[in-house]
Amino acid sequence: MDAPSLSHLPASLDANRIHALPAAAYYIADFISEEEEKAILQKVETAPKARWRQLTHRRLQTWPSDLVKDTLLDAQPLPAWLETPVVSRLLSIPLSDGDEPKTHVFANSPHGRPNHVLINEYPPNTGIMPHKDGSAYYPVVCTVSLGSSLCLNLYKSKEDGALDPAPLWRILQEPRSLLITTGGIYSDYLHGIEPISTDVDISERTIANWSLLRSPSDFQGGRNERQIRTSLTYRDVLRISKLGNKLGPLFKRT
Ligand SMILES: O=C(O)CCC(=O)C(=O)O
Repeated sequence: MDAPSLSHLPASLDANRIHALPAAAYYIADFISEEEEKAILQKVETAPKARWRQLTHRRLQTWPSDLVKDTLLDAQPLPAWLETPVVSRLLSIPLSDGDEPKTHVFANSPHGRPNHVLINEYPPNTGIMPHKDGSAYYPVVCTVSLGSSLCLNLYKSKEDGALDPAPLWRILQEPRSLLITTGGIYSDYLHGIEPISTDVDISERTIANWSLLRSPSDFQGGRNERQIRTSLTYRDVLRISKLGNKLGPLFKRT
């Protein structure tokens, strides 16, 4: 399970920067191949039932385990199918062409790589409320999308703290793509997904990453009919505690 999509990787993240957004976000349309997408989806779907947490409209898995008070209690490694190809490939892309020595997007994070993955499944008409990810993580979020396209919206709070309901930017995430958000986007803006079955008004004018899309022609009518979209969200949890080993199975998931 490797090589075919490697030729689609940019020489550096800078080459795939989303310039319409504040510093810094990156989008790589063909980050994984169709075979890799299928293999990961198969692992997600066949995970033990206890792995799934069912919310009202959405279900999710947390690997290697849930956080307790913003802490990863048991520093288990990620399973092999979440490491390869995604993490190894992600760490192989330098930030800039001229970097010497070469750095990657997690080079300055406490553990130098992501140690935590949330898997969210969104059937059509399902979304996630605008929110910030908070202080548990290093401010880099890497999202691999599987199965279907949808729009992620970025919002700003108004002066009085209330959410301004009109998104400032929309990012279209295609299946097999990688979206990386960092820095100010992580800390200053909220992100969310509207609970709709069709993303509308999609065009060069409204989509921040339009020039980086694999198939802009798929959205010529300005519409994206959603199918089930699954996302893998990779982050570095700042605090790791060995305590989890002593607490035993209470906080562990199989
Ligand atoms: O599924 C996504 O793209 C977004 C997930 C998200 O907002 C989160 O995990 O905080």
